[in-house]
Amino acid sequence: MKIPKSHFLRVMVSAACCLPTSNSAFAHVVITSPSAKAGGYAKLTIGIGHGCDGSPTKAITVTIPIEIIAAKPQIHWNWSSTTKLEKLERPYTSHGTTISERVAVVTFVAKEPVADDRYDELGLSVRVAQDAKGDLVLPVKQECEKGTIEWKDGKEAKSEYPAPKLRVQRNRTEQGNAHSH
Ligand SMILES: [Cu+2]
Repeated sequence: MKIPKSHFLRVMVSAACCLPTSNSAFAHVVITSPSAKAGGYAKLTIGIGHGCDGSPTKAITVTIPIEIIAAKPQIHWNWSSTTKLEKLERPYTSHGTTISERVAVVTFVAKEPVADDRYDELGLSVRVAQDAKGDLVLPVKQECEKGTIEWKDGKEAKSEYPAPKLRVQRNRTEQGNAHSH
């Protein structure tokens, strides 16, 4: 038995603690980070639990919902990232600068495709709008060497591939002084 016991236990504990609704949560493409506060910043982690029917993953495209007013992909040694910007309906000020665009789409491309029997995580630093609430839906397109999976919700979506979601909690301090920069 060469598997370190403590690591195995930690995985079991976090699964039991935070994702009680689905025992297949780690076998999907999901957001594994905790919820975010409205009006706050959060680090969002996208876990890639498997490839496309056994085929290695070569690209992940995340559509960022409008309630996320800023997003920065985290640097990862095995992935390069590109972003697509869009105009904000309501520009805001950050560090004295007017922000009028937001990242609407992030594409991560793997330098070495991720095998189906390996797990990986991609990070995003995000800022959530003050009036955001409920579950934010982040549809993901997973492209593999063979095949593609669309992780999305809606009528024509396949229920076995639900879109990753980020739960937003109300900011208790409300409008403002909590994190006004
Ligand atoms: Cu799955």
